[in-house]
Amino acid sequence: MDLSKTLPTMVPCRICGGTVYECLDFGRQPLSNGFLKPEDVPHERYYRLAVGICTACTMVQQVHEVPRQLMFHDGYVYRASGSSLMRKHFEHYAEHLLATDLNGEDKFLVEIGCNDGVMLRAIHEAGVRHLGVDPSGGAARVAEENGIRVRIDFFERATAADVRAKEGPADVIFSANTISHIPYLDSVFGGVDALLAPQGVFIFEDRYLGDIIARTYFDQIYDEHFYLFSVESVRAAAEQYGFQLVDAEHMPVHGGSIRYTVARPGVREPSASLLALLEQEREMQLGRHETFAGFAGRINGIRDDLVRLLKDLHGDGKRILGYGATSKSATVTMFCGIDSGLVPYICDTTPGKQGRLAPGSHIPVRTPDAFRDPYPDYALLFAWNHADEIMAKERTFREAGGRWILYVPDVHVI
Ligand code: JHZ
Ligand code: SAH
Ligand code: ZN
Repeated sequence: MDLSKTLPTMVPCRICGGTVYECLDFGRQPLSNGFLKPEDVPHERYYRLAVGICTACTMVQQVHEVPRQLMFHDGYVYRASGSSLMRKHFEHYAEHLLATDLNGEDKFLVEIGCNDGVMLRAIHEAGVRHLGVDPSGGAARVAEENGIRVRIDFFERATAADVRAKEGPADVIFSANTISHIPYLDSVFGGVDALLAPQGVFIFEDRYLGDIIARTYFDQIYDEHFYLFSVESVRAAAEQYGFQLVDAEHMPVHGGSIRYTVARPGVREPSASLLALLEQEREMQLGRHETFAGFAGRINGIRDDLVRLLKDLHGDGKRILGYGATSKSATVTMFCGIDSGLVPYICDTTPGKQGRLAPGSHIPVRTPDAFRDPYPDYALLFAWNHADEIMAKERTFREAGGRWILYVPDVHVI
């Protein structure tokens, strides 16, 4: 399979109706959070994972849409609170909001995609009125058990209008790692329009295309990430839907993310950081189709290097385990053809993944205890965005002579 195409597929842009030219094709992929029981394997669903770029508004987007109810449902396994780094990240930001936009009488915050309440917990504990909206019932019920208010639903125009009618306007609508997952952004912004107070702000953070390309984080491309946002494409989308992008802040989480602040036109002045990021993107030529040709070449190089390394180690009789059954790992294992012959199992702390088979590769997922039983010679770190936390936790693996294999920004062993 070759990632660069000479005759790209064209589809209309989900945001502006312009022409989206396909630029990366990862071929057949499973649902990235579709962890399987052995009896489910014959019924596993696959789709073609391909992304393109709009020549008019520069939004990078998937060429095919996976129906939302197949991805986000009662049995959705991802739990946002599984990382202490992310718990601290959201706690810190909740404190910031409580001191700024949520400081005052009867403030109201709505979170789109609250999952298990990793961010709303601090808001709830501060006694501030809030509502999480998330269709994944299993995760949302964890939040509810902690006293957080949740509506188990997809956020869209109708949901937002109903929340507005029942609870009044929101001062802040917040979202993390969710807006990029929603193809129907017209309906999301329509909902924000219905629900947001006149002076309110819509704040969302998501993985940054600039970092994905600069550091070849190709595994951030999978079914759930329908859009790969850049500051320019978010600026254009906000404008298209009658809003204004007023701030963009670059952050290190998940390999590089941006927190966007959107308001009604004229409510806030555009920040210096926003203008600087827009300028930087122009220099990087992020919006150009040609930029993706170089990206595709580097992805193919990583695949070749990783497969060679794993096969050589395996040939030398070394034992290799996976660490972190991430969504990202579905793209890596499928694209590189890594199966349980090379990596007999993956260790992961998420209860809903343990005892199941990873989607596509069908590599079994086991508990972190199985990592020490006995230690492997090498560990392939799929959860590279949690490297510091995991390597600190597994210090004795390294001390016992074990080595970590990383594949981004290039294949290396540490
Ligand atoms: P992690 C998911 O992506 C899906 P994933 C989604 N599309 C998204 O955008 C982000 O989350 C927010 C495990 N782990 O965070 C837990 C350990 O085993 O990289 C997780 O299964 N030990 C919504 O799945 C996985 O690794 C540990 O010490 O790529 C990490 O998943 C730690 C810290 C994690 O997200
Ligand atoms: N905010 C957390 C969780 C991200 S996981 C974090 O940053 O770690 C993404 C969440 O978005 C999932 O729980 C999923 O159920 C939810 N989601 C997907 N589509 C949604 C929609 N249309 N409205 C609200 N939530 C949605
Ligand atoms: Zn467009």
